[in-house]
Amino acid sequence: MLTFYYNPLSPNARRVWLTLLEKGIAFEGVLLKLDGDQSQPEFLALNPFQHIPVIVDDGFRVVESLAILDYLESKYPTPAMLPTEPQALATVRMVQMVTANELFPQVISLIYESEDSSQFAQAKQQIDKALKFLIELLGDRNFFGNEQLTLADIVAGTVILSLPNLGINLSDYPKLSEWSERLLQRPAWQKTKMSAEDFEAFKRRVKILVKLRRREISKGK
Ligand SMILES: N[C@@H](CCC(=O)N[C@@H](CS)C(=O)NCC(=O)O)C(=O)O
Repeated sequence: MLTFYYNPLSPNARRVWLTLLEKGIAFEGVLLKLDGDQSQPEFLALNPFQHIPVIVDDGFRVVESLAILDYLESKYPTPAMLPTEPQALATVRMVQMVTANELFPQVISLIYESEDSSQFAQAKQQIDKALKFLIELLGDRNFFGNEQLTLADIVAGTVILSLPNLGINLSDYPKLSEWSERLLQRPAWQKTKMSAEDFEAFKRRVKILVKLRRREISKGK
């Protein structure tokens, strides 16, 4: 049985959670509260970087959410969630990387920085730029790179569906709004949907973790 170390509020863990559900893979969940339990020796032995998600499958440990998604796709290929046609595959990878490297860090800034700061305004602009780029990549397809759900939808969806909780209205981006409705119709997405209270709890946890990491960096840890 596959073991999945996660927290339901963690966007990186949610990528894996949704993929497990979409593929119908049986798993045992181990919940981390991220209140210090991620730096306990037992967990550090699994991931020295003290991050969820982690999976252990048939005794094989995988860290890093995108590596986990590739592992799951390869080991559990049905339903296929990664197109093979070169342009479609590149589109999926672009969506994953742009979400992880451009969009998500700006979402964290929006949560962490105060609303009247220049960093906050800058984060909003960068989010707008990323969303417009993603709309271009979606084109006229139902999902990123395909007419069926792909790993790109999983990665982008976990971030984009949370934007209305941060005051970013998806109706300003009609194509993404229609796409997000398609995602929300799916049982796996309904099952894992975050409530407004869940999102507030996530914001509180982000603020604590960002403060902690910045303190560690300034101490040169
Ligand atoms: N690049 C990693 C990032 C994982 C990550 O940052 N996880 C966060 C939760 S979303 C975490 O475990 N934070 C705990 C900490 O920083 O102590 C991945 O994609 O899996």
